[in-house]
Parts: sequence; C-alpha cells; structure tokens
Amino acid sequence: MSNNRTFTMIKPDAVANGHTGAILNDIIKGGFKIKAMKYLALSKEKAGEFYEVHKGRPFYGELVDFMSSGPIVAAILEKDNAVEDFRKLIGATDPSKAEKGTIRNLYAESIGANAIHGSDSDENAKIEGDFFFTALERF
Ligand code: DAT
Ligand code: MG
Repeated sequence: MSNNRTFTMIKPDAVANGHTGAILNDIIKGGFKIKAMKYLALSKEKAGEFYEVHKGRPFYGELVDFMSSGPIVAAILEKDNAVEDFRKLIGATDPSKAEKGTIRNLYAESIGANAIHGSDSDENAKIEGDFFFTALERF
C-alpha cells in the first residue's frame, strides 16, 4: 500500500488561538505537500463518527464536544513515509510529553485540546481523507 499520504486536522483550539498560519508553515517547511484542504466546522454527529474508534473511552464525549466546538482545517498531505514522518512532526498526544519544537509542543493546550490530528496508519489515512474529501476535491 502507498505510504506517501497522510491526513491532518488543525483542531479548534489551534484555529481559535490564531495558530493556523504558523502550523501550515511548519507542515510545508517539514516537506509535506498539500493535496487537498478545507476550512469547516464539524457537527457533533460528524465528529462522533470520525472518532468512532474511541467510542467507549472515558474521554470520548469530551473529544466529540471539543472537535465540534469551532472551525478546523482538514487536509491531505503528501511526502515519502508520510504517516510516520507527520507523527514525528506533531509530537506526542500529551503536549507535556511532546518533543521540543513539535507542533503539539509549540501550540497545544492540553491532552484534549492538542492542536492537531495526524493519521496513525496508511489505512486510516485513506479512510480519514475519504471522510472529508471527494475525488473532485483533491489531486
Ligand atoms: P492521537 O491524536 O495522538 O492519535 P489518540 O488517537 O490516542 O491520539 O486519541 C485521539 C484524541 O483523543 C487525542 O488527540 C486527544 C483525545 N485524547 C486521547 N487521550 C486522551 C485523554 N487521556 N484525555 C483526554 N483526551 C484524550
Ligand atoms: Mg489517533
């Protein structure tokens, strides 16, 4: 399977705090090409669907509320070894554990409001990209 694409969302905290431009700059400087991008707000229902795999975890309700609390930027990114390299660029889920200079270290507020999403596998990158974009909206 292709390993050159991943999917990301700049989350509501980072957009609300004015970090959208800086984060997009970090992504581009990190060697990723933007293959599709949109600015939108998720309904509670859609946020719940996106994070279905976490249903049953104690933070699921909080996660769905947070992800539907304001606008986000969703994008498909391309680079060799995209999934793994992007996870390195964003840092650990808990920003207090994220390596210095990573996007979560620089811009995240907390483990819940952690600035950015990155797919965890090639398979999920495809599923997540397809969740947000039709064939006409990407190249
Ligand atoms: P990641 O986003 O690093 O892939 P994940 O898939 O384990 O992390 O969890 C998805 C999101 O759920 C994460 O970005 C923030 C939220 N989350 C995870 N663990 C949490 C926790 N212990 N408390 C609150 N929110 C949490
Ligand atoms: Mg994850």
